[in-house]
Amino acid sequence: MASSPATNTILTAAHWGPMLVDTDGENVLASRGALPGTFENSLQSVVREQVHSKTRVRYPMVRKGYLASPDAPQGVRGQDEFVRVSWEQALDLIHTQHQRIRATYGPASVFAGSYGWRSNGVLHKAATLLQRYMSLAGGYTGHLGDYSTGAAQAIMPYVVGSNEVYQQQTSWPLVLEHTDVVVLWSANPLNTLKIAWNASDEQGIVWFDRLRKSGKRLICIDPMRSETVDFFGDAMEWIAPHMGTDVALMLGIAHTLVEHGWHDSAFLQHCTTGYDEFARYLTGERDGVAKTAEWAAGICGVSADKIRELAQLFHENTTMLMTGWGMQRQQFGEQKHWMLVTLAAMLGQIGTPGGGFGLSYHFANGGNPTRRAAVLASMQGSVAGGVDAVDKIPVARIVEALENPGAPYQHNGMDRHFPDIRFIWWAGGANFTHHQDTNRLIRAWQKPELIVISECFWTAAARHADIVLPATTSFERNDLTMTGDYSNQHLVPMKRVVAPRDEARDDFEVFAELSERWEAGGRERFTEGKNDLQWLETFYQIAGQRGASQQVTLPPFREFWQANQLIEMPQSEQNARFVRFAAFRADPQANPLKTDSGKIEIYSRRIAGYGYADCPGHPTWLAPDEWHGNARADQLQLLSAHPAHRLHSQLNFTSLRERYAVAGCEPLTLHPDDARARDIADGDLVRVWNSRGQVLAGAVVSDGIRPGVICLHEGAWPDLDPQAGGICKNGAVNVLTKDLPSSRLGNGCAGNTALVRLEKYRGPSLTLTAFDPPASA
Ligand SMILES: Nc1nc2c(c(=O)[nH]1)N[C@H]1C(S)=C(S)[C@@H](COP(=O)(O)OP(=O)(O)OC[C@H]3O[C@@H](n4cnc5c(=O)[nH]c(N)nc54)[C@H](O)[C@@H]3O)O[C@H]1N2
Ligand SMILES: Nc1nc2c(c(=O)[nH]1)N[C@H]1C(S)=C(S)[C@@H](COP(=O)(O)OP(=O)(O)OC[C@H]3O[C@@H](n4cnc5c(=O)[nH]c(N)nc54)[C@H](O)[C@@H]3O)O[C@H]1N2
Ligand SMILES: [Mo]
Repeated sequence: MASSPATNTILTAAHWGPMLVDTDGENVLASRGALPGTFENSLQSVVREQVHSKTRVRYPMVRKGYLASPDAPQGVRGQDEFVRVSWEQALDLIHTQHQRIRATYGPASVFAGSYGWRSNGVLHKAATLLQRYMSLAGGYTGHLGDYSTGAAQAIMPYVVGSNEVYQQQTSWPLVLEHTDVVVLWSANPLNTLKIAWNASDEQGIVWFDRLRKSGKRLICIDPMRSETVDFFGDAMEWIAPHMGTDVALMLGIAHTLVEHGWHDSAFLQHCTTGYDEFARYLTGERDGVAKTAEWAAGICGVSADKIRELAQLFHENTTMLMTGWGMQRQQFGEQKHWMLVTLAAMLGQIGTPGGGFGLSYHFANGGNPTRRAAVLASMQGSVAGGVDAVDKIPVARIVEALENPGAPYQHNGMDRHFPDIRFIWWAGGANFTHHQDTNRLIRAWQKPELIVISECFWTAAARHADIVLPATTSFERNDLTMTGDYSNQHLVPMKRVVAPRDEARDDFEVFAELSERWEAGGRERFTEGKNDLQWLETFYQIAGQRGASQQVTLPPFREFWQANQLIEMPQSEQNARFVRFAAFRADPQANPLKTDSGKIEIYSRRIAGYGYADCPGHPTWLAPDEWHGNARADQLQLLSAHPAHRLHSQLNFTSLRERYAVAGCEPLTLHPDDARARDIADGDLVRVWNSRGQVLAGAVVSDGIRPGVICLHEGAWPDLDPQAGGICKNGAVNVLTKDLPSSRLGNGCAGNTALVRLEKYRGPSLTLTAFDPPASA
């Protein structure tokens, strides 16, 4: 009898941090976090299910009507059967069609913008590898911006000369030392700090825990009582404005400052420009409407007394406005962070230890001090002598581009035209969950001639493709990662835990193969003659060189790779005292910001010059198309916050779903008043709908949400049932959201601007099929 194989424990890492994964050599047995002293992170517990899921794509598959006549495909994407083919057949087919389409319509007709969170790792970067291949083939259409901060990252460079959303924050030790009042404005760090773009260093919640015990005044401004408010308990005050009204709330606070002469005239004078222009709007001198606390209360639903109290509190104390991004993922999202910086400037604390604003304390553990570090290099998205993107579209305007090839549009001061996209390849993103207005997407998605999806799982995007290629998960290949997008706290090996399942291949291998088909010697050009371990050694050696300048020495690669241990980088006393904008504040002449004036721009001549009605020259309250102010009596405002037990759509198919699913669906939080008015009880199956679509969800009746607002977290897999009026049986929020730009400046997504109706579901019972692969797969 064979003895049971020995268990091996491999150190690896995901977006959700370093993990220890047990394997018997063939199967994943269990997984858990690898860093001591951190908070439990549910996402780390399901590696086994990720690798062995029945939802994995097992073989290359082609849509039947496509395979029958690839030059003039038959059938409908998303409705057709899939046919299993060999890798050879699949790659030949892609290669032939790619050649035809590129030769006929040019490089801009190939969309390789492929946005998404893929898996972490410096080598196996799905979209980057796709772009590398497309650069070898002669260029492609790429994308601008992202779904996360489309509005904020566009406006901030005009205002403070940097994007702020992806930059290191004033350090946590200084916040704990100097800050009196911490405001979490549209931020839910307890959820959002579970992950990072690299691997999480997992220190963010540890810092927030210290804050919890600090006795400081803590406030959360959010229409929903988030997990973070519960984490802080009685130590935190929860203030719930109507959705989308924060600019009015901030204006009311700003006006109160002016009423009392509490605004910091010296700071405004030295460090900002355009305040006077803005002040004429604030006081009503220009439009006859003074933006008083009472005016603001009428819009945002927070009482005038509370608004005045906040003004006094912020003025009298060192206040850090820790600001998240949910409120800028809206129509006119640019105004939110512009007005926030304006408010912070009026308070005059920007650049002090512990005062001002920070746009990334809730993301990737911003504020956890940067280490002295040997930072890994990573794979680049173009080959030597290749052609990069020949055009780029704002990432969230993809459906408009498909609908209107050649049509003019405006973006960030530029007049442009949409390309004529004929071939889409998505690798490492789940655009059927991430994009707004799913039904509109499905219609536009029928237009291209070829859609290829590289995926580990049968996502809705894969089901709506012509060709689906099975990708390895990060646990089936070798890679490396840093932790902490800002801290660089650890360098972690990501050794293959188990062999690839079924016919899954690394994206790297797939694009290397296609490169060879594209031109003789293409493989060599794509891989630069290196296999995976050789690339990792290169990235590691560059880290060693970078580390040397910081007195950090790495062991030889072989030794490191053998050891199965992470390397923790040394602390830097200097970085632990980092204050954002300190040099600028100390001497704005000598250390100007990268704005037109070198100062903080409260009024921007350049933005005013664009003449965009949806993004005027200074922060302005603009009423959205769909909000509580124009809602009918039975309409509710829809919030699509980020989920606790997923990264977007990732892991929706795992047993973590049992922790949150209600009535077999995505949970929907609603206020008892709104439930009573509709005869809905906690646990009921409900139907949510508007003119764009309908979904089923499970009711969670709670006073932890503002009346008139309901929350369905983003990321549930669409599971549209054509036999039942197209209703989504899983509760995918983007079936309901509006696909409109934040403004012509950022063209960000506006997933948090939508009205819906709600009722108890009384239709026939429907079976969830989101996680079942197509019958033939
Ligand atoms: N309504 C609404 N919509 C939103 C948001 C919102 O707040 N509200 N948030 C938006 C935001 S901020 C974002 S960032 C987007 C997120 O949107 P995405 O980043 O697209 O979401 P993910 O679910 O992370 O998708 C990653 C996909 O990559 C696949 N994958 C993982 N590893 C690999 C790999 O190695 N190779 C390949 N080929 N595939 C791989 C995974 O299986 C998964 O399907 O959603 C946006 N959509
Ligand atoms: N566990 C987990 N962590 C994640 C992610 C995930 O999917 N799961 N996604 C990651 C990604 S890609 C990103 S971009 C970040 C997203 O980080 P954020 O964009 O900050 O996250 P959200 O949950 O969309 O929004 C934060 C809070 O804003 C609130 N909010 C929404 N609209 C308004 C409003 O009009 N006014 C006010 N005051 N508050 C409002 C929401 O209720 C929510 O509690 O998170 C990252 N972290
Ligand atoms: Mo994001």
